Amino acid sequence: MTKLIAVLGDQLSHDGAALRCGDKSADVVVMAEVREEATYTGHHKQKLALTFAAMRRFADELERDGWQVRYTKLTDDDNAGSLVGEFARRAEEEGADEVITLAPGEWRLRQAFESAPIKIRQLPDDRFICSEKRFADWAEGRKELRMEWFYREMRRETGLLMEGDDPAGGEWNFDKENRKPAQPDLFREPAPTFRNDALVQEVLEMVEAEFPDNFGSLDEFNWPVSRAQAERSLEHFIAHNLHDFGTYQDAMLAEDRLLHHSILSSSINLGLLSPLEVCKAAEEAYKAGDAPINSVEGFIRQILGWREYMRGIYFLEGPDYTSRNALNHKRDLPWFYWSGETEMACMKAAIGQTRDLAYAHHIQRLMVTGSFALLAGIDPRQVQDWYLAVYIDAYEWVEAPNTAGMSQFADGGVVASKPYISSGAYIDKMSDYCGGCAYDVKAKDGEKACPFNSLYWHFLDRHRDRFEGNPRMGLVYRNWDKQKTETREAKLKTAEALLEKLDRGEAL
Ligand code: FAD
Ligand code: DLZ
Ligand code: SF4
Repeated sequence: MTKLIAVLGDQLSHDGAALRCGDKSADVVVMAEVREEATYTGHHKQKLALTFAAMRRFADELERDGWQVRYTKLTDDDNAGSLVGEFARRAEEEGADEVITLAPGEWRLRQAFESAPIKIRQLPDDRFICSEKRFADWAEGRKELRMEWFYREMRRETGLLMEGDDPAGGEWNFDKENRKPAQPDLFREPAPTFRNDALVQEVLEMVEAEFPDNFGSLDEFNWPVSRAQAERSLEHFIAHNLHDFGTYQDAMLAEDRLLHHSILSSSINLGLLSPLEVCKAAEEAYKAGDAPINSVEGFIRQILGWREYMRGIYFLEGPDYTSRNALNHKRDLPWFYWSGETEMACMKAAIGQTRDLAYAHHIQRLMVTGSFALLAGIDPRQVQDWYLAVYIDAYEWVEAPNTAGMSQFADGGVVASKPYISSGAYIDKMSDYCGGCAYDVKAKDGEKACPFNSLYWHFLDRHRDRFEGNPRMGLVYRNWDKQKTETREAKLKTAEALLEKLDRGEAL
């Protein structure tokens, strides 16, 4: 009997388990653009365009490869509106009684598939380096699930950057050489550009017509929509930006929105590139003497370490992970996260480029928009909703542990051993934002003081019971206690005034 092989919008890999178990001469591939997926969050317009364009391109490639593909476009009249609805419709048309797919990257869809009226077989998604089972085995019996230990096991298991039993370069971590501030450099190689052909153009027009009010602009759409384009992006990164990736990993510059970042997350998350091939390409550059160990290790750690770890945590912790709120933060997300209308130059820059590119790099996400939300006590569910909506690479399996876990400490410390927060001094050191800001990064209290400064101490003060005993935070509390009572009171008063402004719906 004919089987239906369903390929979801972020499963665009020719060698995934579902396609591998199909028979081109007998089975039918189903792909569907549906409203339910397009609206479960208010996706950035570029994310919608990228998804649909990449799906259409992938369907063409499958057909060229000899598969029979039943493809539903978003605006087709008979579109059932949901993935389950489309599978059921196509199964009836084809006389199939089973749908095979890779398990989706979201509890929401896994549960919908389990309770569907048609039988949907969800195969383990083997496009990750570490399977869910392997991660659960690693986690079993451990008191703390620290990324570093997981990462070292992955290094040993894959042999990436290993010299026998030892890490290449003699260290597991080269952070002390990394994380330097960057200077503007007009000669930094720009990102590759991709021509919007007729297929992409049609999708861009459809997205603008169907989702006119969604966040973001399509003007600068420049994402790889096919494996060939993603390969070009990878080659470009290895040739031009890997060399200094580590050194400037945490730097931020107002006029350089990408710096040395790879901008490969959307391609990897869609399945256009495999995480292992990306790591191997970086390792090759190291072996060839084209890139130094601090950058190559730093880059591989992000993918082999953080990316695999985040997925492991999401599926290990279960569907309730996204509703945790360990710090009991309840404030609404300020409106300026959507409008970008704030006097804080760092926030304006991070939000502005998010609107224009659907992209901000890790430190902007963690230490600017993320840290501000944490310091200001924003409801972590609302923070997650924002991150899930606005980024080109956002899927719940990776967005939620990064946001709820790493950035908002909402999971109570499963991912992060201490909250990622800083005063304005860190942003000033790592960026050139503060010079052009309406606030004074050196001022600690009063109307003109950088909001990060007073909110930082307000956070520490209000969560003292939880964090005082944390060995990594003892020094900060000692510093706070050493300050004069009037100084502490002035900072807390300044922070209170800022929080009251937020509560009145005013921008900072
Ligand atoms: P680079 O800096 O070039 O890094 C190389 C690759 O490493 C990335 O392409 C990505 O595949 C991987 N990577 C790096 N850091 C992480 C990480 N912390 N977790 C998982 N993979 C990582 N990443 C997503 O892919 N989707 C998300 O929805 C997402 N949400 C985030 C939310 C918050 C609050 C934070 C702090 C981080 C989030 N990240 C997310 C992680 C990271 O910011 C992005 O992967 C990265 O900025 C993508 O840009 P890049 O491809 O230029 O990455
Ligand atoms: C993100 C997305 C969007 C916007 N649209 C579709 C779609 O129309 N059809 C589809 O198969 N997949 C889409 N996706 C990707 C899914 O939402 C994704 O598979 C889940 O979020 C699980 O990671
Ligand atoms: Fe951001 Fe504060 Fe610097 Fe302004 S002064 S850019 S708010 S860190």
